[in-house]
Amino acid sequence: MAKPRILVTRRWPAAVEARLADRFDAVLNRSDTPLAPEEFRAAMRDYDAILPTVTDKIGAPALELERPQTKILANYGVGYSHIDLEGAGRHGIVVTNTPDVLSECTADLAMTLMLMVARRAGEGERELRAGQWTGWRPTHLVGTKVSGKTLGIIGYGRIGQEMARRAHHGFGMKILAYNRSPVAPDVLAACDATQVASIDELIPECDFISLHCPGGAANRHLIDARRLSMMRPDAFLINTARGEVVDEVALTQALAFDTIGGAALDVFDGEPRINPDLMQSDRLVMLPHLGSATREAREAMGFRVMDNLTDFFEGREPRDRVN
Ligand code: 8YV
Repeated sequence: MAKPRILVTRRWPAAVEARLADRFDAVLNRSDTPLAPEEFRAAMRDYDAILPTVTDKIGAPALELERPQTKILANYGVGYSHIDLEGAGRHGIVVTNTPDVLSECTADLAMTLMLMVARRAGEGERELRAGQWTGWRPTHLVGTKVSGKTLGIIGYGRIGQEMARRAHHGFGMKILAYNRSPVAPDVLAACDATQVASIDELIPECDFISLHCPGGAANRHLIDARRLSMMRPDAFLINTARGEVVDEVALTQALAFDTIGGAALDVFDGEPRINPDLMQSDRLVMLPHLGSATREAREAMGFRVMDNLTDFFEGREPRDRVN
């Protein structure tokens, strides 16, 4: 049987690309430039599988074609709000993602952001590199203690639970969890966490709030001006989920008027474009979507995509099917 023809839309770790090229009739993207919408649509006519990432917007226009050749979109990444699942489903296209293998690294990055913003690490590094550090003094760049504080986690899935584990067992933090569905008692007990009934109930109780829910239309501006105004004036917001979950205009206002302690973002609405008003705030830490950016996680994500493809083309249900 001929090898399935697959298109990888971005550069992937070399070890994974080599295995893909061996097992499939694979076209790789050596130049790493994102596909234009027309190129994506053309690819849907040619390839049995497309392996997209978060930088491929696969909305209704990308799926407007008759009888595509593509049978599976095997996404590289756990989040898939960039893919129109319904549209793909109408063509009978299977969509898969890569959960589990990036949970620890993404939680590590959320911890990084929490510590950076609380301890003013970004400000400190900027000052030092600008040659403006005048030396130690008792009142210099005084931040906020993290250990022992209350952390609210919105979205108590795999990544949220890893975040709780680090914060509770490493930093003695008290964990409050909001999740759409009930969390199993043993899962809560592992971090002595309390599940609260609503986001509105969670926010005023927290010193830190970390977002670990999916993006997409349902969660767009879940954190809006009203909810930002419910935060304690010294509380911090951390977002490693998706940019659209936070109303960035409301966030710039909250930062400008000091109604919250600060924020730390790894993801942005319309990234890589950054709302210029965000640049104005010194109490904001920003990273360029690095959540899963470790050699280990990125290779494991690639191999997880391969597992899904292998299952699919050998007639089994792929383990990470999401539609
Ligand atoms: C990926 C992510 O780097 O997995 C996700 O959902 O946000 C990141 O881990 C990115 O989405 C690649 O598609």
